[in-house]
Order: sequence, then C-alpha cells, then structure tokens
Amino acid sequence: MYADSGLDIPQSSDKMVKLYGFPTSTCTRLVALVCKEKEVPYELIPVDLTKGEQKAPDFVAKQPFGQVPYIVS
Ligand SMILES: N[C@@H](CCC(=O)N[C@@H](CS)C(=O)NCC(=O)O)C(=O)O
Repeated sequence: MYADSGLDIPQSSDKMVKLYGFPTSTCTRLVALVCKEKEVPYELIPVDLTKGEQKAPDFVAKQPFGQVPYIVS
C-alpha cells in the first residue's frame, strides 16, 4: 500500500516529525506534501481508516476528533 502511495516508507527516529495518517487520505497527503516541499523529514505512522483505527481510544486520546492527520514534532 505504501510503496506506490508517494508517501515516505515508515522509518523510526525520535527526531523526525511523526505524521499519523492514511496514505490515500487527501488530508494526510496535504501535510506530507508540505513536509516534502519544506524538506522537513517525517515518519508516516499508519492509521488505517478502513479499520476505524482513527476512532480507537488510544488514537482519540491524541486526536480528540478521531481524524487524521495528526502530527507531532
Ligand atoms: N479539518 C481536518 C479534517 C480532517 C479529515 O477530514 N480527515 C479525514 C480523512 S481526509 C478523516 O480522518 N476521516 C475519518 C473520520 O472522520 O472518521 C483537517 O484538514 O486536518
């Protein structure tokens, strides 16, 4: 799913912006595009909208609207 999405493959580094989102979500892609344009390295943390992961209690604790994207720098 991620290989042809145009979004960066998830990596792990505490120093990178963490972008919680779904690869085909336009809202997620907009933030990813801005990061790329501004050369801000980011790590995509998948939140699967098709599985309702955005409404999971642990995610809603971070993002109370239960929507993506959610970013942490
Ligand atoms: N105003 C928000 C809207 C975010 C939004 O609508 N996200 C959609 C995906 S593009 C979403 O999380 N939908 C799932 C849901 O609402 O349960 C933004 O632009 O970041």
